[in-house]
Amino acid sequence: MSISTQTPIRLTDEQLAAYHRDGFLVVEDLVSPEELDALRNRVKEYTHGGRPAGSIHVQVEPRVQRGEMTVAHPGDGIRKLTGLVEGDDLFCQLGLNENIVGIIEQIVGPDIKMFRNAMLLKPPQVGSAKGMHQDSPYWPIEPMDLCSCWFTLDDATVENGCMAALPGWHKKGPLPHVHVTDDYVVDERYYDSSEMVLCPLRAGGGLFFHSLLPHYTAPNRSNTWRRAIALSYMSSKSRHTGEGESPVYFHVKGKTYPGCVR
Ligand SMILES: O=C(O)CCC(=O)C(=O)O
Repeated sequence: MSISTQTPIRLTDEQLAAYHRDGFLVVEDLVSPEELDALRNRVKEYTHGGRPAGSIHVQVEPRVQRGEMTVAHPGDGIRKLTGLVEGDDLFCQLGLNENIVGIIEQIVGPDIKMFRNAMLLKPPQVGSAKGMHQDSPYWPIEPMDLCSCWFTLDDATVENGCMAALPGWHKKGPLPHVHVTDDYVVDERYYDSSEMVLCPLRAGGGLFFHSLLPHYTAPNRSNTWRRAIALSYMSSKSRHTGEGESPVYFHVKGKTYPGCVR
């Protein structure tokens, strides 16, 4: 893989202000075309090439799992891969990518841990919707001020399930969520879908978004893949609010603090 000699990407003051105002921001060309190709090939090795997943957790599309839908290849029925950053060298490099981490540092500060990473795959005609939700209400981390880089391996379009979000709604705090089939979603009475904006994104770019931003992705009704990995970062000064001691989170950079996430 080529080592980039280009100046690292950083947010301008205007972009940073837009992130804080809207709760999200698109940044394009985070990796080189060669790096992007290598990442795509690697994912395909896991989904269609028989590469052992090792510690990477594989989740199958619920309708395929229940036998309500059949797919030509088992890889066409995979919905989620969790733990690629910890379990795969190329994705580890992505999680530590200078452009991504530099921007995250501008948002969460210099001491950074990764809370989670999950690739969401929407195979052509198979990928289902991810209902409108906020991330933080389900995460045992305070303050609710994490930032995810939703990095796309394929062009994310309106037809194949790009991200959609409610600008500025991260400032409203946690909203009530309800359980629906295969999903948890914000109770429809608590948001105005007419405020939703679609965020198409070219492959290799990232949508940086706040963990309280309500966001949604549509089903994939196209003939193209939509694969994107959510890399979710937090300040190392965050506190674990779940049961027991804090798990040891993937260390990205900087210091750790007593009494905070490990
Ligand atoms: O990639 C998707 O379709 C949804 C991602 C998402 O909602 C998330 O990472 O919180």
